[in-house]
Amino acid sequence: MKVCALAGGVGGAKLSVGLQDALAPGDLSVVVNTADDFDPWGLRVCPDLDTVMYTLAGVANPETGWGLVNESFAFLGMLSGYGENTWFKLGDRDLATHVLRTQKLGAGETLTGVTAELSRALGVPGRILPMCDEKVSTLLKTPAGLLEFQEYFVRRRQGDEVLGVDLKGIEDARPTEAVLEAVSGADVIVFCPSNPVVSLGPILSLPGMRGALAAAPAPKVAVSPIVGGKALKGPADRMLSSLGHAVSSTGVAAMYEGLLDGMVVDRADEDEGEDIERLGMRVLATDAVMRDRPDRGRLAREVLEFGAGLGA
Ligand code: FO1
Repeated sequence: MKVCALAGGVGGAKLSVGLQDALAPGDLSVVVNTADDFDPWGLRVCPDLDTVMYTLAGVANPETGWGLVNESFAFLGMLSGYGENTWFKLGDRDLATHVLRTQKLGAGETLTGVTAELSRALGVPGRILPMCDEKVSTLLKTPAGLLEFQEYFVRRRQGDEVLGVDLKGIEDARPTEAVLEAVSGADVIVFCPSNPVVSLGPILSLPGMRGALAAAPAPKVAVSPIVGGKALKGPADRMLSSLGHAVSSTGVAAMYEGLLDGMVVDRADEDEGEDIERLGMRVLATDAVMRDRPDRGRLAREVLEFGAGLGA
């Protein structure tokens, strides 16, 4: 069964590895947000791509979900000695990824091509697909002014109220051919439990992406990143609230209205089922919190079974 997943960072990576475990090798394509990419010290850093790649390769830091396991920070220590502000924790081994990617992009390769090479070298059986090859940057409107995504997320620890989101460069970006093929050729399309504003939002905002999803024959299923009115991880709940969305699985379903055939919610939100079904999709209530690797595989199999049933 060919599956196309749409993912941001840690939450997306968790379900993606469950899907990888549940599928035949090579049957998973993960379309990843690249709008939180940035260039500290001239290096192209793609946090969501790397989080998905390291997780699918089995080398992610299990504590943080991002970065590599068994990491050291000598490079950062040296930079700090030069008086640099080192709030973004680039590890020594992680650095190799950014150096190689920056060099290859500079030599004219596409981000899609570089990502394929890196993930193949790390032994990832499926395809990790940047949402686009153009540069798109998430800028957040806050009471403190316009903040770049990593400035907001890491440096200021998501403490600012988000009043609006600007996706710089999105008008000139397009889903890649590889993304369009993964979407049109899928048997099931899965929206991972990622932040609907800043993780899946940029993917869905690419010109042509919503049309490609609508035209795809596969059933489309989302897993809610909100459980009991709280985000599983990160600032999604506060962001939904400050941007005027309901902080609930129903609120997330409404943001994806018209795109989905099904929504998977946690049992804690089972009572929202009727409201969500009124938005034109079926609901599966299950244990949607992924605590460990077996949980990820179990949820992935339930999502796929639910999705495949919606296509019948
Ligand atoms: N997240 C943090 O909270 N602090 C960090 O210092 C940090 C460093 C980092 C380095 C490489 C990488 O690929 C990811 C990193 N992240 C860090 C995670 C990342 O910035 C965010 O989780 C995503 O951008 C949100 O999806």
